[in-house]
Amino acid sequence: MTYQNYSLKQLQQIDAAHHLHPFTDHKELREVGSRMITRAEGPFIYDSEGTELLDGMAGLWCVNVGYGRDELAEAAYAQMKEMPYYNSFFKCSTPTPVLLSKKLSELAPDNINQVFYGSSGSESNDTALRLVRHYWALEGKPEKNRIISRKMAYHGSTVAGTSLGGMDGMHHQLGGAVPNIVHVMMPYAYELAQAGESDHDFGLRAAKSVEDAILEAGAENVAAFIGEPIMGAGGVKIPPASYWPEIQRICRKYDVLLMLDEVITGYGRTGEWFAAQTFGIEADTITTAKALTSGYQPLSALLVGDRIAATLVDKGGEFYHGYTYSGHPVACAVALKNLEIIEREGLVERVKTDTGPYFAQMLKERIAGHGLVGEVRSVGLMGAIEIVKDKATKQRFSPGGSAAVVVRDHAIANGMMMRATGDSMILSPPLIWTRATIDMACDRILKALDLAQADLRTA
Ligand code: PXG
Repeated sequence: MTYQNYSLKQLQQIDAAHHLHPFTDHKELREVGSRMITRAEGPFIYDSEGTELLDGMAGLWCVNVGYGRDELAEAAYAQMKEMPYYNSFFKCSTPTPVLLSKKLSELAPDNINQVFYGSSGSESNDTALRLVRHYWALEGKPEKNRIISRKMAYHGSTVAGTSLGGMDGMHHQLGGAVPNIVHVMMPYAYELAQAGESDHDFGLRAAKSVEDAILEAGAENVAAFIGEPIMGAGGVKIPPASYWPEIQRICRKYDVLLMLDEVITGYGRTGEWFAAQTFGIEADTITTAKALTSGYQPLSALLVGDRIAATLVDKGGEFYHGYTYSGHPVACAVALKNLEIIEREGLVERVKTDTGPYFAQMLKERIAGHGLVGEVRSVGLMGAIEIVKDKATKQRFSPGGSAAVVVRDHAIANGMMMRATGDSMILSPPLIWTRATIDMACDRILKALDLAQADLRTA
């Protein structure tokens, strides 16, 4: 490719002159220059200088089958040659979204049999929001349109995604959110449980905040509750086991729809195809994206439950919503092949019975005892390491998040690509990781923790 004619310095200069990055302080970035990732194979990524990094984030929570899959490139190539694009509007369809919809209906929980496509998680959450409000309007209850979400939730970066999400910084830059969305507490016991409160009781209390929000608005005014089964971008916040069953009970009691955002947890991450199955919950919509194609193509799929689908089809008339790229034939061809690979290699089962439990065990046995670590937590191949100044009192370094960045920088310098969110170090690796890869990751993370501890002691 022609970029090879450019030096790293030249690429960084052009990047700085013309490229605005997502979620980036541009002045800060342009002082140091971007790291150029130019190649990837299996569980590793490589930068322009040839540095090898073990990718602890699967790209950005998405490359579940790992890098360098010829089959996915070939599926895209074959579809592009045959027919690169046609729309799904105006009574037309193309074969790959048709077949993908059937496949997703088979994999999804039993009550879900219909799919609406977009190109990103944000787009599909926009679809989900419009669909649930449209549902209640079609049922003759247009006033039942409040959505309950949670603080620290991440549901994407469009206006609807930001409004649904509970990130204060994002809301401050929004200049007007989508109306009638409220945010209740997140279910994170380590930080929010009261002294002496068990995880079980905390989970029930966190769920009760949803019931309180329903009662405050009046159930006749509440359309839906939306949540990530495990909060991802908010720091891999895993709820106590009591939380989701109680949320389900509350939603049923007040006839409030349940929207799950599985953009991160979908397609094997938790050891089941969907975290809805891991937690035993039945949702009315499930937003998915990312690992649907293992990130090889941009594609999102909103899985729509029978209850909403029946009303939409029977009473809906035309739903004035959709995207040029809804059901993109190339993206759907890649998704089909990606799901085939996940099935053929038994990756979901492997996470459930082998690598997931081993990952949890290694985090506990090797990482949790470190002086900088307050707690470790994981479900399947999704985990976090909480950085604290004092293990006993859970006191944090100040300012918040500053210590995790030190750990992250040492991790990257030692061949381990991982992310820091606040005081949480996050891991969400490709599902192809083996026990040996997990051992390698733990070695590198421990080294980073030791180096960071030395820095932080002298700081
Ligand atoms: N829902 C969830 C749960 C997500 O994690 C989206 C929706 C939006 O998807 P798109 O495809 O529109 O980006 C996401 C995306 C991070 C990070 O820093 C996480 C995401 C995106 C960017 C950064 O962890 N998740």
